Amino acid sequence: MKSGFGLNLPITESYWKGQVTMDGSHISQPDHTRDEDPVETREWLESLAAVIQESGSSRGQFLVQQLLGALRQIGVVDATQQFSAYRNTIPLERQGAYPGDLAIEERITSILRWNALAMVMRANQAFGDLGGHIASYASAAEIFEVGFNHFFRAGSDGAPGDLVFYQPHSAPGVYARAFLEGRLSEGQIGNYRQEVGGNGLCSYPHPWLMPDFWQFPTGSMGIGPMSAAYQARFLRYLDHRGLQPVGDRHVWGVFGDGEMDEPESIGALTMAARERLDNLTFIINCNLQRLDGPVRGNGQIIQELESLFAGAGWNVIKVLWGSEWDALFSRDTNHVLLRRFAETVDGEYQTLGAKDGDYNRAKFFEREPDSAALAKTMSDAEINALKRGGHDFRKLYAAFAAARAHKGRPTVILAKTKKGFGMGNAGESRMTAHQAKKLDVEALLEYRDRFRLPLSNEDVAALKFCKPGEDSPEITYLRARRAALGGYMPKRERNAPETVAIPPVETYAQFALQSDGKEMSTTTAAVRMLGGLLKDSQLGPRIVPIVADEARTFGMANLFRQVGIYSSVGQLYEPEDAGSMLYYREVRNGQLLEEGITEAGAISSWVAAATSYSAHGLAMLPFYIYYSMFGFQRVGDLIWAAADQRARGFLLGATAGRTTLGGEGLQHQDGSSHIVAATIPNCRAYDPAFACELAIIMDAGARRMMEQQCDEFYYITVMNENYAQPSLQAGAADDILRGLYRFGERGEADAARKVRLLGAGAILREVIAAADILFENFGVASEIFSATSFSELAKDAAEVERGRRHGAEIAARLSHVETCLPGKTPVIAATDYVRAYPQLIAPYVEARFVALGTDGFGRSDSRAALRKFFEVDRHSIVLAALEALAREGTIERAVLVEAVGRFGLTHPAASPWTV
Ligand SMILES: Cc1ncc(C[n+]2csc(CCOP(=O)(O)OP(=O)(O)O)c2C)c(N)n1
Ligand SMILES: [Mg+2]
Repeated sequence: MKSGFGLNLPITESYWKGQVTMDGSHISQPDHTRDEDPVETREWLESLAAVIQESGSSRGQFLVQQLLGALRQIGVVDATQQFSAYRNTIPLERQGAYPGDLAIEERITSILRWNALAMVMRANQAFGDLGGHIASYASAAEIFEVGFNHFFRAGSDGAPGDLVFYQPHSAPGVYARAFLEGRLSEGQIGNYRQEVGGNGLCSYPHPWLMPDFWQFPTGSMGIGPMSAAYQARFLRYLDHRGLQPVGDRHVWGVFGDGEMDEPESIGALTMAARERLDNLTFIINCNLQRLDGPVRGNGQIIQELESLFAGAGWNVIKVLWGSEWDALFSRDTNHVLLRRFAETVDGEYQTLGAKDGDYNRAKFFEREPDSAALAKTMSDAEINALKRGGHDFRKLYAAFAAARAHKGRPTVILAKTKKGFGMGNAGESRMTAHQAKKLDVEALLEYRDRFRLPLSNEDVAALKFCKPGEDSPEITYLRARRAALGGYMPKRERNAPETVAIPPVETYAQFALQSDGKEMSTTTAAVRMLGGLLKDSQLGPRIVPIVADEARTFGMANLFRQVGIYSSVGQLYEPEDAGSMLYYREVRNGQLLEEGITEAGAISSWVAAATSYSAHGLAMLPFYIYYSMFGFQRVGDLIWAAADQRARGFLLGATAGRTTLGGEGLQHQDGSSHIVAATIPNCRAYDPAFACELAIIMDAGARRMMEQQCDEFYYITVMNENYAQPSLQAGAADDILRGLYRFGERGEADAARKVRLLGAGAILREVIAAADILFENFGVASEIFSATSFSELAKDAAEVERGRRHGAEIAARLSHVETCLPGKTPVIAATDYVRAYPQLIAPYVEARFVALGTDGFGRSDSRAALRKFFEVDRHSIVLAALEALAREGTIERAVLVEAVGRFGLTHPAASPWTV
C-alpha cells in the first residue's frame, strides 16, 4: 500500500479496508469487510490511483460511482455512512489569500478573549453564584471574529442585513466586542449577569432583556438552529410573495457540537436542503466537548455530523487543521496522518489537546513509524503550536467565503476547535472546561503572556478590562471593518418603520357580531374571520396563515384556493383534485405555510413571521392554527423563546378543551394549555365561548400588535362544537377583553338564594343550562358570567393587590374581579381546563369560590359523557352551587340530597383525576 496513496484519495486505507467505522470503533468485521485477498485489493486500489493520476479525480469518482451502481443493481447495498477523510475540505491550493490584517485581528481577538474572561471572573468574584462560561467563547473566538470582520453584514439605510444566531454561552465574547466598539460601557460589562439594577447584561441572548441588542434567543439549546433554518426560509417566502426582496441577505448560526444532539437542532435540516436555502450557513463549533465531557468520546462527532448533514443534502465544509499543519501534510506522501486521524477517537483528541508537545509526539506521532518520521524534525514547541482549524483565520475565512458563494444548498462549516483554548491547565480541553469560571493568578499571567496582552501584573491580578485607545490600530481597524459591513452587530430594531392599519371589525366579522343565534363553532368563525382579513388590501398581504398538516381538520381548505399554499417551486404535478373548487393549490407566491407534521417547525415559522417587524422591518401578522394539545405542551419552550423575542401574532389553539374534543381521547384532549399560557408574561390568552367574543378579541389584539406595536401575542382557544351563537351584547366589548362580562341572569338580583356562575369556552353553555335548573327547581337565582380569560383577570387583580401594598395610584380602583364579583354571593366557575385555571382568580374573590374543571386524563367518548365524567356538566354545576349555598347556611343540606336523587347524580366513588 504505497505508491497509489501518493495521490489525494479522499479516503484512507483504513476506511477502504473497513477496519474503522465512523464512530472510530474497530468493528468486529462481517465477512464482506474482511480482506480475503490483500494482493487483489491492492491491485484495485492501485488501478484507481493510476486512473486518478492519469485522468483526474472526477474520472476516479465516476468509476467508483459506476462500481457502486453495479453493486446496487445486483442488490448489494452499501450501508456505510458517507463522510470524507479527516481533513480540511478546502485544500491549501484553493484557500486563497486572506483579505484581513492577521496580526491586528489576532491582537483584537486576544483582547476580546481577555475581556470575556475577566467579565465572567469578576462577576463570580463579586457574587459566587452568578455563573457564566469562559471555555466556550475561548473556543469560538476566531469563528466569531472572522464573521464580524469579514462576513456578518449589518442592516444599513433602512435595508435589513444578515441575521446571526450566536452560540448562547459565548455571549461574553459578543459583549466584549461591543465594549471595544464603544456600544457597551465598562459599567455594563462590569455588571455581566447583574441585571436587576438596570445597567447589566443578560447571561445569554435575550431580546426581552436587551431589546436594542439581541435579536434571537438561543439560550435553550436547539432553538437557535431550528429558528435559523426557518428564518432563512421565511426570507425566501417574503421574496417569493413580492413583499421584500431577499437580495443577498444571509442567515448565519454559530452552534455547539453538543447542541447538535437536540432534536430541534437537526429537525429542520432536510427542510433547509429541500428548500435549497443557500442563504443559510451553520458554523458548528466542534470543540468535541459538551458540559459533562466529550460529545462522542468513543467516536468522531465531526465525521458523524458530516454524514448527517451530507445525508440531509447540505454542503459540508470541514475546517479541521490550522495552517501549521500545511507543511506536515505536504510531506505526508503516504497519508499516514489521515490514517492516524481516522484511528483517533474524540476522547483521545481531547486528551491530546490537554497535553503538551512531548505527549503528542509520543501518543500521536510515534504510534506509527511513518508519522514518527514526519514529526521528527519538529521541536516539542512546534508540535504544541499545531493548531486546530477553527482557530485559524485563514482556514475559517476560506470556509465562510465558500459557504457564502455556494449555490443551491445550505452549508455547514464543521470547525474543529479546542474548548477553553488558551486557558492552559485551567481549562484547555479539560473535562471540566465548561464549568470553569476562574483562573488563578498564575494561570492568568500565563494567559496574558500567551496572548501578549498589554496588561501589567497588577492589571492582570485586578482583572482590568483591556481597551486600546480610540486612535489605536486595533480600534481603528475594528471600526473600519464594521463600517465596511454596514455597522455594528448584534443590533435589534424595536419596531417596524411603518404600522399596518387594521380594518374595522364589522368588515370581516359582522356575521359573528350579529349572529342572532346562528349555529357554528368558534373554529369556523375564526377561519371565516381570517378569510375576511385576508381580503383586506392593507392587512391581507401581511397575514401569514400557518398549519402543521391540519388545515382540513379546521375547515381551512378554502384557503388553499383563496391564497394558495406556499411552495418555492410552484406545483410540479397536476393535483388529484384539480377539478374541485378547493383544490390543493401549491404556488410560488402562496400565502399559507403548510409545514407538514412538525409543530416545532410551524411554530418556528410563526416566530419568524411574528418578529418580522423587527428582523425585516416589515410587520407581518401570523396565525398559527393547531391542535391546542400540541402547542404549549409540545413546543412550550419554543413559545417561551417567542415571548422572549417579543413575537407579535396569533396562536389559535383549535379543537381545544378536554371534553369538547370528544372522541380523540387522552393524547389529544387539552386541559392545560391555558395554565401554561398564563405563565408567559406577554401572552394574552383567551377562552371565548362565542364567536362575537372572539371577534372582539381578534380585533383588539390585531390593533395592539399591528397599530400600537405592543410586544405581546395572543393565544385563543377555539372549539369544534357547533352551537347557537348569540349576538354581541351592547357595552360588553371592554369587559370581554378584561376577561369577564355579565352574560345574563336568572331570577331576582336581590334573591335570598343566589349564586354567581362563571363559565368559559364551551362550558359556558352548561353554566347557562345550570342557571335554568337552579332557578326552576330550587328557586336559586344566578348571575351568569362569561369568563373569557382567567389569566387576564388574575394579572389585573394582582396589579391592584400589589398597588395596595405599595400605596400606589392603582390601589384607588377595584380590580375587574372585585368589580364584577363583590360581596359574599358564592361563585362557581367551570371550564374545560384543569381547576387551577379558574383558581387563578380565587384569591381575589371575597365570596366562597368553587372551581370545576377537567383534571385527569382525557378519554374517548361523547361530549355529554365526558362532561358528566369530569363533573363539568350542568348537573354537576347545579350540585356545586347548592353545596356552596348549603355551606353558607343559605339552604338546607337536604336540598342537595334531593338534587342528587332527582337528577340521578350518583357519582362514582373515584374522582375523575384518579382513574
Ligand atoms: C435545552 C438546553 N439543555 C441544556 C442546556 C445547558 N447547557 C448549556 S451549554 C451546554 C453544553 C453545550 O455544549 P456544546 O453545544 O458542545 O457547546 P460548547 O460550550 O462546547 O461550545 C449545556 C448542556 C441548555 N442551555 N439548553
Ligand atoms: Mg462543544
